[in-house]
Amino acid sequence: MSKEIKGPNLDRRGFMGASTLGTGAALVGLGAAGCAMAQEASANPAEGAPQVDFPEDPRLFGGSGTNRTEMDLRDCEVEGDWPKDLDGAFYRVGPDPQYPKPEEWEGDIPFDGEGHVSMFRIKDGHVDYKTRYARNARWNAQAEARRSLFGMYRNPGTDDPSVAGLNRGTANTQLFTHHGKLLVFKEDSPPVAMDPLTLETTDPEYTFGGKLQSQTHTAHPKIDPLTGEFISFGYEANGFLSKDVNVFTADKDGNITWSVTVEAPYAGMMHDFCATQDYVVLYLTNMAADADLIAEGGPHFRYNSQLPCYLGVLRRGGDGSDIKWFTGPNLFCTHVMGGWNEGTKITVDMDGGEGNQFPFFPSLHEPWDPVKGTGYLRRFTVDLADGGDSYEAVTIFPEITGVLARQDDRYHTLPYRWGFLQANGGWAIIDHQEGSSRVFSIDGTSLSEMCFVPRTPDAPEGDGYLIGLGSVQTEGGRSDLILLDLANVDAGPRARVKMPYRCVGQVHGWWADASAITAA
Ligand code: V55
Ligand code: FE
Repeated sequence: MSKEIKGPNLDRRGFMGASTLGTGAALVGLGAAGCAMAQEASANPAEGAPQVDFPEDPRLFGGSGTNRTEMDLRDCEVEGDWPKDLDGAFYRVGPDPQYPKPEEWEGDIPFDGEGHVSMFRIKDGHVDYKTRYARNARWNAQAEARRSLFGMYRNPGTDDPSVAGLNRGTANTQLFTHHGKLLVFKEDSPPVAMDPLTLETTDPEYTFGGKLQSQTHTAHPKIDPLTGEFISFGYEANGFLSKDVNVFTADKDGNITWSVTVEAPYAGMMHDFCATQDYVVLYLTNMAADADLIAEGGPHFRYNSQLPCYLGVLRRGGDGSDIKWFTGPNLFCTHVMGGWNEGTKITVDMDGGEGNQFPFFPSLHEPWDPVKGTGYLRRFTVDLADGGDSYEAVTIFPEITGVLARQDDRYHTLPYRWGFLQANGGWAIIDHQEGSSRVFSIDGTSLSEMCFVPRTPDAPEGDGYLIGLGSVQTEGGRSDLILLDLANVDAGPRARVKMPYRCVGQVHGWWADASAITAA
């Protein structure tokens, strides 16, 4: 049925509802068989579902860039010199709205789209592409109902009554391989586990064998490169709007080995964190969970410039009672580049702005300010031996503005030299040792966040490649997968994959060596 059928006194949904009822009524006249069919029809969860029609206004939910097509492309078209010994997978995930929202929630924010996972499997210079949605409770319920059932971002009061109590997670933010699983994250819910090669959802709510002590799980867990441990946390851990933060580690096999719950000064967005060899460092931002906004049908968080941001430090392996919260220059930081501790002195590098970096969350006290939202790399330091309760934070590499900081992940928890930042459509390469920076960019192509790929699993820090997607502006946003050899940045991309279309979007990506994905 097309839009033209719409009658003058019926909106599209009303029309569909009426026609479905009509079909049911007609079946009643068919005797016993007809009755059974009629019952089936009325038990159909998709009954009355509107036809899919995304808003054209790009400011509305799902209004632009929606893809929704799960894809398989064996042997993508490659160019250049793909290293023959590169064997692994580049994974990405981002929100890809499964259904348009009902009119009431059309103003929902982009962070609320369902998680669509994509994978470039790279081996012997060949590249295969595959994408699948994370088929969790939310995706399945909506697929069955053929419509959106979840209202606003992290606001269960806006949901269809039929999904009350269901896990609202979208699995749309980051993904990670550990103990043979591809874990896909949204920070309001437990991970979704997928098969790392087929992208089949194997566990829609992965709780580490029932041992996860938190109702939520960050999108940015870390791996201790010395032990292979998984280090992680969840905020709003003991229920919606709770101040509880659960911090835990799991061993190489996914067994939880340490789990403590601490209390934050208030409930606010804690998007990323840092692990050092001896400490866990949390960062509470003044993107505050806001009960009033939630009651009004808003999107969970409201930026409150008058609340202090806190750096929270606790000892790894302790009972959590040593947690100490520090204040300092109020910076809205979202991603950690790297960090380490030397005795009691802790250093953490994060990108962030002086103000709100997410304009689609309302601000309580002032209009959104793009200048204050601009991201710089900030170095936070605190010495637990000082006995003070404040951190220092200074801007480093002020010549670089950017977001989505990364590093050579084999150096997380440790002093590190190389860092990377998505800098205005290019990739900033930062050398902390030399104090120098440069930006790699491709004319006419806008680069997404990148991942560092070690040249070989035991190559020295920073010896390897950057991998990430480029959107070719002159070709309607068609996607290129770009491989940059860090040993020869001046030569431009060492290799690329020319995708025949615009790939599904991303928030973050993850590189997994073959050894991490074939064990599954
Ligand atoms: C972020 C992204 C999210 C989210 C909270 O990049 C923070 C930050 C894609 O969803 O829910
Ligand atoms: Fe993130």
